[in-house]
Amino acid sequence: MKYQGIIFDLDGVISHTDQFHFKSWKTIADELGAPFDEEINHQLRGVSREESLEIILQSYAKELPRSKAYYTEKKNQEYRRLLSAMTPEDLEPEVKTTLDILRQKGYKMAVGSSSKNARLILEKLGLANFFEVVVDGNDIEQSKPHPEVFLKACERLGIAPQQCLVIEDAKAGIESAIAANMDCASFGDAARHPRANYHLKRITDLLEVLKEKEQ
Ligand code: B16
Ligand code: MG
Repeated sequence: MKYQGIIFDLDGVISHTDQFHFKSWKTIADELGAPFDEEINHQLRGVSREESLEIILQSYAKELPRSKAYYTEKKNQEYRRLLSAMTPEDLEPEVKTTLDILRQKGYKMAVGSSSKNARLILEKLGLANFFEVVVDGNDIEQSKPHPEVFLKACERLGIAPQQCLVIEDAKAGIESAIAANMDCASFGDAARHPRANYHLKRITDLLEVLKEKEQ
């Protein structure tokens, strides 16, 4: 088997929390009167909360009325308010099926996320104890596209980077996997990314990719 371990991004791959990020950053941008649309939101995928604010402020020419910490904290409060309504019903059946099949096949599985809310989201989705390893925004010094998150995950899985496959929906995440010397399958927003090794239209396509590599 070429791959022993699969490292999943969380936001945009396992969960649809990307919509919640968009809504909560929109609240902040509206308060500031800063421009914010899907195009800007696209650039926030996979990067930390603080770096997300910096990206939003690139098109904001005025002086900030309050501290940056005030806006990141307020965004997080709104985001967590939206997360609180999540239940295991919000886990897409295709994602659940794919995870269950991979576990049956004996793959080691991890989550590699920039989010400091990753454990809360996994709990909400009924996946608190599913993954062998969870590395999230609390465990890393440098967010994607730095390779730290994926290198830590593979180290904790006890396998080499070349034996890992990363599943990502963000440009920053794909760059992170490449910098970690890992193969990468792109999905969702970044599905057509030219530097990904595989392109997944649906998450279940991952099973086909791996079947070929199991020979
Ligand atoms: P938080 P991922 C990332 O999660 C999100 O894609 C990104 O939009 C967010 O800014 C980042 O987590 C930090 O999230 O504010 O909850 O700590 O895609 O790496 O799973
Ligand atoms: Mg993501």
